[in-house]
Amino acid sequence: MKRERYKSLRTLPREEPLGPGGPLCAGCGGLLALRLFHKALGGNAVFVNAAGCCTLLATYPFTPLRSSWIYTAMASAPAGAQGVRDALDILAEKGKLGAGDRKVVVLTGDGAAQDIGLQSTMAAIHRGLDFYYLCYDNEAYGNTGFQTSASTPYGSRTATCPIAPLSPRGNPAPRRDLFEIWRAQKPPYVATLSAAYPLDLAEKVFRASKFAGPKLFIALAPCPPGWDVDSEWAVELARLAVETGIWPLKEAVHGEVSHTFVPRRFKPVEQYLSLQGRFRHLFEPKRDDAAIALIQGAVDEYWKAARPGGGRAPGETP
Ligand SMILES: Cc1ncc(C[n+]2csc(CCOP(=O)(O)OP(=O)(O)O)c2C)c(N)n1
Ligand code: SF4
Repeated sequence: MKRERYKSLRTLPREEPLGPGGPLCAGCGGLLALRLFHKALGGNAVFVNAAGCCTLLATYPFTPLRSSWIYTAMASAPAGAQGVRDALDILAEKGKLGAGDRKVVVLTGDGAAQDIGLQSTMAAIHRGLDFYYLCYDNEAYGNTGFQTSASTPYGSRTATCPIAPLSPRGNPAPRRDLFEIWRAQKPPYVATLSAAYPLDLAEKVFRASKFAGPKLFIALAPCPPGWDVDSEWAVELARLAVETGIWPLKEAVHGEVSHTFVPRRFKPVEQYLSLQGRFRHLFEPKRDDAAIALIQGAVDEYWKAARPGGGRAPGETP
């Protein structure tokens, strides 16, 4: 991706849209993604948040967030966003709102995005609602104790897939592909993000801002308690997910996919997996070579299929 606006870290906005003192866990990858996303988006946004960890950012009357916030039931954030969009548009028509931006952002975890809120999301895309949708993807239902979601990767230990004789490899199913689910409806903009690549992240928000209509961002969100890692590992894991090819950085403009960063040489997936307690059973007490090969095989298949076309730029600096 040729960057138009964000070429170095100095070009990122200095304003901090999130004040200190929030009650989320130290090292929360979702919070970092939200902070960077909001920096790039600018002020005057209304966040419509489905129940999840980020709900803790608005424990009335306190919030560390500088923008507006409305909390909805888990299934209905996109429906809430429609109401906010309509209200803002009516106020603007009546001349009661200034000329400033009036951005509406749905903020959800993967449980709401992939499972409980998928129907209302599909309906909003179908209506062509003009909104941003930020899914911080910690690959489980984090807020209620890290249960399996449709976004949980194969082999992850979760609260509902503990390591037990009947589930020796944790979650037995591959994760569902939210990027492709959205892309099938050809909204103007769909992208994946990693907080370890802030320039790539910010440039995508800038590119998306040129389009009216539904705009999706899925940010991999390392979750220290759920992933069973120390807080300081969150950014490193967000980076390793990209470097191993497990988390491709890409975008789709009107359905056409391009990869925005492709590592020159992919690291083996076990460098990413072995650092996390949720995958520890694949390495201890006995190494599960078959499971690791399966995960590596799926990544290799993905990149083999992605190679022809797709605007690849091997080794491009993110
Ligand atoms: C319909 C419904 N089912 C269950 C819940 C209970 N609940 C509240 S937050 C939450 C977890 C949400 O997971 P996710 O969307 O992935 O966000 P995260 O907690 O990871 O931030 C659940 C299951 C709910 N609020 N509504
Ligand atoms: S449980 Fe995970 S997603 Fe939730 S606040 Fe803590 S680190 Fe963030």
